[in-house]
Amino acid sequence: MGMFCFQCQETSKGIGCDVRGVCGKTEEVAKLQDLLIYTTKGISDIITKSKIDVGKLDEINRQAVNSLFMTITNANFDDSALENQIRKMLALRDELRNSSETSGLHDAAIYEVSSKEEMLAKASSIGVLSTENEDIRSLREMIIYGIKGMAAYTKHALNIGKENNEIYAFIYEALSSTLNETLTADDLVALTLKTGEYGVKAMALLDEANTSRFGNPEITQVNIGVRKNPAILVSGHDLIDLEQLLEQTKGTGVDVYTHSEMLPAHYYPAFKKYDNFAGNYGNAWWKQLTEFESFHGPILFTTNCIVPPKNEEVRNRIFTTGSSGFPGCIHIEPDQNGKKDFSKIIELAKTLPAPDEIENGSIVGGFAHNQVIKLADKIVEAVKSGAIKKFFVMAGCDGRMKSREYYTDFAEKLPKDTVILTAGCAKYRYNKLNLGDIGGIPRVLDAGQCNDSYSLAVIALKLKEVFGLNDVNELPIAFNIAWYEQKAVIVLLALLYLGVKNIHLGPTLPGFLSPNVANVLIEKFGIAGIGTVDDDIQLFMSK
Ligand code: FSO
Ligand code: SF4
Repeated sequence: MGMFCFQCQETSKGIGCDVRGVCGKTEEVAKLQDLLIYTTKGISDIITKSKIDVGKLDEINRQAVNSLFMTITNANFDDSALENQIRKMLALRDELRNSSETSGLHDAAIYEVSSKEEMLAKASSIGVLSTENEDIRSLREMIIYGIKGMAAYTKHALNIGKENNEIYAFIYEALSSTLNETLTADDLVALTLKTGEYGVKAMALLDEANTSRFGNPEITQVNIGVRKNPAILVSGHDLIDLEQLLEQTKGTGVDVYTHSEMLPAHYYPAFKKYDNFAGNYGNAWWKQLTEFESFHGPILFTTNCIVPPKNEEVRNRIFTTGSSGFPGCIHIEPDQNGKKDFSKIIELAKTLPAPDEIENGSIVGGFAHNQVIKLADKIVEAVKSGAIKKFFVMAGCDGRMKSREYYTDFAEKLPKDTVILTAGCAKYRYNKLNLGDIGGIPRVLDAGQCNDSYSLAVIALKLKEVFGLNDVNELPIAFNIAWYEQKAVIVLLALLYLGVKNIHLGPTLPGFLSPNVANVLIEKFGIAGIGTVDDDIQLFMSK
């Protein structure tokens, strides 16, 4: 059997990538990722069946979330890194199994391979399609994708030193449940909702980690032009990596710019003290092929989204760290204290020209929950006076597909008495449109990265309280969300858990939803796809 992957929005024909990923993932990498997930499920099987206290599993917890993160779309394309990670997980698994002596374990907890060839052969029999019933497959995969997103956020929090053992325990419980042949579709629907519940916990943990370490995001104008110094571009989502890079570039004459999802770092007070933190360069992840060429300096990926570089000159300037990886690019590992040495990147930057200017001016952001709640009186007043008729949550991801032009048109055509609440890289479809403001409140309020969608939920719950409503769905808030990869899946499941109904999801519904599972989401939660911009605006405004 070849590869099969349908975990992201760009999956081939909306059904599945079966020869090579649209993302650029090879069959070999896809299979190694499948086996890494399978091995992580095996560890989960041992932990769950042996009732092991996850508080005693530091290294396993760390490596489990790392393994899950490595398989998220566009995070890691490096076959040798994946092979090494499988070996590491197998060693941890065997040690755990031998010390617990539990019987009745699943094959995932006991299978053996020694060579890469054996890994690839094993992977052929354990992938997504090995679950024959399409509804069970759909539900199992939706849970796994939610868990991958949860693991990504848990890993970022862990990098800041914040953990919650309940989240690890749930990750193991959920992964081992996807091996359990006795669970029915109803059981798995219930587990899907529970995944959303833990998604909220993971995002709350990360929010706490980020704000306790870097302060609460505040309204900030971010420069989108360039300076004349040589520079490093940081992409991905990890703020600790960014902090270490800023510390190490201080006083070197090398500037640091953010790309894509790293933009919201500018909103945190802790990063404002760095004079060389110069601004944001470019747009969402998928524009990196051209934007990296004109940037000229080295690029550091702390997480996804990596687009395989076409040009060798650019590839030689790309570095990866954390769960990300690309073959042929230097990967920076931390030392025992978590410190990463970025001197190679800084030295390379000094030999390269400054970035070409592709835009100028600034954009505004920093509307995370603490900042928005400070503005609550003004917002409530604007709603009561009728100056603001409706809020549109348009959080999520951007992507390559032409159909995503919908989101730019939608933002442009929205009535002027509406406000967009955004988070994630989806914002790049409309954050430079100059949509104006309503009595000083910008019409696009950016809360931050995709994980800061949590902030939008906190804001909605606060508004519900301020307006004295019983149900969050009574608020004048509509949800028109764009998704791409598995972090968006956990954000969606978290919103469903919080009781948000009638979410519109686009530009296409997930390929991993079987018709029956899609129907459950439609009937239970009012989930819908998108239509034309005009029809959708009419529909949303009439509710
Ligand atoms: Fe975007 Fe990529 Fe942040 Fe994702 S850069 S698409 S949902 O990784 O995580 O929003
Ligand atoms: Fe295809 Fe998306 Fe999987 Fe890549 S991650 S192989 S594009 S479904």
